Amino acid sequence: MTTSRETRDYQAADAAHHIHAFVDQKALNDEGPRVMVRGERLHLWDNDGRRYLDGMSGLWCTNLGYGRKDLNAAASRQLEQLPYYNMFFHTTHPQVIELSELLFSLLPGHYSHAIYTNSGSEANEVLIRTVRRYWQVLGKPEKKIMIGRWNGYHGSTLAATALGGMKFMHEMGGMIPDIAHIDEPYFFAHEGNLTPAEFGMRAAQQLEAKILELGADKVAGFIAEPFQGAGGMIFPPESYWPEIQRICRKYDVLLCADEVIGGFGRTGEWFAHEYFGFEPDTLSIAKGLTSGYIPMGGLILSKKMADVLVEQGGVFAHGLTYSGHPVAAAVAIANLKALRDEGVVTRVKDDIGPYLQQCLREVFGNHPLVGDIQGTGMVAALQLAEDKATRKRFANENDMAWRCRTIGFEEGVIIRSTLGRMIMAPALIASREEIDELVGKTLKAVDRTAQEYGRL
Ligand code: PXG
Repeated sequence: MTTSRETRDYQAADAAHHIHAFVDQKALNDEGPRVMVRGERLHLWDNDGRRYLDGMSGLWCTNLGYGRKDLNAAASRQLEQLPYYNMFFHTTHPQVIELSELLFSLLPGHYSHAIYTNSGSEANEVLIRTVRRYWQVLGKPEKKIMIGRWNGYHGSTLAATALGGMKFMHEMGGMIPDIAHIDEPYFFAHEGNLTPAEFGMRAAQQLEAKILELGADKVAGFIAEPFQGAGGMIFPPESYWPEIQRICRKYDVLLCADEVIGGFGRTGEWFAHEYFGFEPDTLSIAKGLTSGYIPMGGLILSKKMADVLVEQGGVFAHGLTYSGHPVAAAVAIANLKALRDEGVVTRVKDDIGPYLQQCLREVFGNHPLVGDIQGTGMVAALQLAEDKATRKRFANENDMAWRCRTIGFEEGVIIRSTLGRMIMAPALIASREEIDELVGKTLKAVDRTAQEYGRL
């Protein structure tokens, strides 16, 4: 499908009026962005009729793929019936109630309440205030420091940026007080001789050291992605999460999992913390909650926390105009029902997830440009490396990975690059043929990159 307007015409109007995300806008204006006009399952078409296999579910969010008529119908029905009402005037509506019932039927039993937002960044903004409020209500207002991780990503608003560990983001717009960071558990970057298990323990124990340095009576919570997404799809060693959980429990620090990317089936479990086997006190959610069809996020609270806030907390002065928006809630309900009733999450665990992982290991296991393959279910990363055995990374790995991603677009596949890692997170409904296309086109991109850099 193409539209009636020329791509050049769209690009000129876009350049005139629009600041894009995470990009040198002047350079983008010169180059001209691709204009995407249609999606179906895992495929996208641009305004010139070029087709792309989307290996990233948009931005880790279109878990059900593009073109779902049931999600569309749920939105239109709700737009006709009640397009908006709020949660401020002692009111509610059936869609937000039914969404909560459904959500908590899918979550482990120790979670009980949700605060809805429009995005993952907002979920993490709300997290900071909720966690601090929880300790205030318990008579410990000095417990307010949040610990995050370097290279973690929790969103792009001020406090979410501060929680995250992207230093170049901190430098743009500043930090907020009472935030600290520890290192990420990135084993491939470890230059010593520790085993993965030892490294995982060592990385987790940085949390204990940081809590002791700051004082346990000052630390409110620790936030982390179960596996790091935007920071390079980094999986921690198995020893990491149990040790983090032990430390949080020991010092009475809330354990906050950012499930914005890991949630809603990506790993083959409903939530990534279930895959890694730990029990957070809060979950930040967004993206896959609506498969990206409409903005919605939220903060899930354990019953322990909700009991304190509800029974003893009095007024919590927090709320967004669009919290629990009825159209977003209606889409979320349709999305969650489809993920559940069509067996999508189960299939990620038992069939299509293992298929993707096996294909990647067969195709890239001995590739001269690839040093490591990480992932499970429908998320994976290829670590580019000069020497696999010694984990030697290329000095120019960022440029190589970016080039590989650009070649990917030319080959008709969308994969992402970060820190010398090629990342993929395709829609959970992918067929075997679509996975074959993803892996095949990714191989072409990696091969061409290897040739350009003299490695093949
Ligand atoms: N937490 C995590 C773990 C995320 O990945 C957010 C919070 C923020 O969500 P919103 O809805 O406010 O964007 C995210 C967002 C990338 C990329 O390139 C990842 C995200 C956003 C944009 C780009 O990997 N994740």
